[in-house]
Amino acid sequence: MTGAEVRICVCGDEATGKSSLIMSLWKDEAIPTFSGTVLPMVTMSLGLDAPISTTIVDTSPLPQDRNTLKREIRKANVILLVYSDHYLPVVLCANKSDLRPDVDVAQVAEEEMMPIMQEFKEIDSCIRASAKEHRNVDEAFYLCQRAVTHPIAPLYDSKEQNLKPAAVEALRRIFFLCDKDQDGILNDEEIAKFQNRCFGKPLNPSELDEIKHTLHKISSDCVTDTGITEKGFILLNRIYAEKGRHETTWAILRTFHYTDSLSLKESFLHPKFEVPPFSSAELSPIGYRFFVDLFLLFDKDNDGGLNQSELSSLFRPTPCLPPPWQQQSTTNNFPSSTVCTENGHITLQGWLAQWSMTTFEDPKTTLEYLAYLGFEAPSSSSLSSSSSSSQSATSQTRTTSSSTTTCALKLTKPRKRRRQRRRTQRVERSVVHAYVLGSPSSGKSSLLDALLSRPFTQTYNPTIKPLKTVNSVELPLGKQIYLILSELGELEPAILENPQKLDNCDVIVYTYDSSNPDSFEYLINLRKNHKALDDLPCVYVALKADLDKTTQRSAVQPDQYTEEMGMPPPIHVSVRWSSVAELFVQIAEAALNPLGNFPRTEPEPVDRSSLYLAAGVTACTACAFLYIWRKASPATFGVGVIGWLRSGWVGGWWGAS
Ligand SMILES: Nc1nc2c(ncn2[C@@H]2O[C@H](COP(=O)(O)OP(=O)(O)OP(=O)(O)O)[C@@H](O)[C@H]2O)c(=O)[nH]1
Ligand SMILES: [Mg+2]
Repeated sequence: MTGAEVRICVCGDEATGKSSLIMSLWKDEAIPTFSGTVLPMVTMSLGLDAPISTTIVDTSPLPQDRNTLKREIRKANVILLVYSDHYLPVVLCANKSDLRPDVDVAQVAEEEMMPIMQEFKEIDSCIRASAKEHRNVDEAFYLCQRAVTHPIAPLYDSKEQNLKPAAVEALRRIFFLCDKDQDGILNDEEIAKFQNRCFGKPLNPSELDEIKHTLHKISSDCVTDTGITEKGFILLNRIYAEKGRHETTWAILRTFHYTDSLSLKESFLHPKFEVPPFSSAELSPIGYRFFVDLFLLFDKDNDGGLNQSELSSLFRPTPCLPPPWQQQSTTNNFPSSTVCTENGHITLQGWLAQWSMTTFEDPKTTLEYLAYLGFEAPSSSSLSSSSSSSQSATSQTRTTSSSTTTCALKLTKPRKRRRQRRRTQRVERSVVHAYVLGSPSSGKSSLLDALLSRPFTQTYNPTIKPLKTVNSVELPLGKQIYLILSELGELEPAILENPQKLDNCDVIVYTYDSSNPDSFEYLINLRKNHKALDDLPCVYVALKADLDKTTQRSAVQPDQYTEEMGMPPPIHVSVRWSSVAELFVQIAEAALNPLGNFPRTEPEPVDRSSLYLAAGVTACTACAFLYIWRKASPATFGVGVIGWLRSGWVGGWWGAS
């Protein structure tokens, strides 16, 4: 057809870019976005050697334009059929196979179909069918359905003839989670469990032997005497994909909560779990058991601590360490936040304490990591018996799915609002949080270290970034609870002004350095400046009791100050004494039994009948006390008298004599 005119009809679905192509040709430039309607017909000279007059006709695929389209197609010499090049699976069906009855099907597959599939990634599968003989008809339509429900493209690269990297990564993670004894091999028992979990039925021994045999034939390091290696597991899935049996791989991936784009399902990583106001989240017995088992499994050298390589292997199925644990995070200085061995390796006690803290502060992170780490909810029958004692989150669990991680957590009963707490009898929690407040260098960080039984150090490093430590504390009746101590550093003023942050705190520990005369004043000012502190139970602690006690230069001495508030006097301790452990029990008890640990701010009604008697007794006691004190500590007497004179109460007594 020389010298003639060529008429091109540009057809295609809506928004496939027909008009943009014509526009780009016409203007000879790139058309980033074009959202016009149908272009008018254009005629131009096209061609490299001998330009030919060419007419280009744009069309519309809309039903109302169907007649115009038909007319244009009839007039055209050629159709440019346009589609957008995003992935749409294609099933290639060779119909009328009855016309070549003697053909070798395997040969057709090998010589005709496979090369096409390798060349065009859109081709999901090929099939020979015959409508006349009703052969492979159902199968052809089943393949179409499967191309949507179990697409090959995310799993297998037909050009490379290999599994895609994301699929390999997901399968490696699944292998790791199924390798329950962490020996790098899936033994027969592990395979049986895996098979049951993914396909709901056992694998018979001869099938398993056949699989092993097939793998072994391909490569000797796919199978060992005890089972299948990771390489074997991946290879098996590659074979499935090559043979068009990739539903098997999808069944595995979906059992382990992967989406079609091979990420973990959002609902699995972040299940619905709300902590109501004034409640807190804790690990349930099932949750603790999971973390105990995990620790024991990964403490390969059995030295009671997880070293760096054991930790990284434990966290392999996760993207990284939980974000709040990371060094740059201001919330949590892992692993120095909890109990470690001399070498700085986290112990089992520390591991459980750390997770208790994370769950308390950020239950969503715990849920996310339970999912990553392969937590499996026990069947619903065992679940109801083990969690019936606690106010558990399992009620949420049962209504959704038994595979959710929320049964590893429980919610505590809401405790009273802050202002009502002073009437609270008992708080039912096994994780409590204390803020440690006090003047610079009063010994707060050393106290946080003492909670972890760390050896005392003289070095002073002022705290700027907030610090936290957590450990278990045994209460007198044998109950174990986790105590979180927080030193607020430079964030102290902001946190004390934030009602929400104060609600997260169960008890305030007011500390001062009993050897430093300027230390107590800080606490008096703190309470004056942050009135909301008085809504929280508290404990007063005089630190550094191993050093000489000195009179405080504050207007009121600590004992008197606490007495006026109707509170127990400060507890004198030194982190250099082993008895400091008792302080942690007292802090925990104050959090759990707040009654009697609130500062009395409003005046109590006065009973005048006993007032005179009381005043007389006080004067005598003070007199006797001064005498004893003078005899016992002559070296500090001078400072003492000045301190006493400054206080109104002693001044009154002095004048009266
Ligand atoms: N003798 C003695 N010294 C202590 C004791 N506790 C802490 N110290 C020392 O007191 C100094 C300050 O201790 P830190 O624990 O850092 O004080 P801090 O309250 O955390 O200080 P900031 O973070 O700056 O507010 C350090 O040199 C400690 O070694 C104790 O019980 N006895
Ligand atoms: Mg400090």
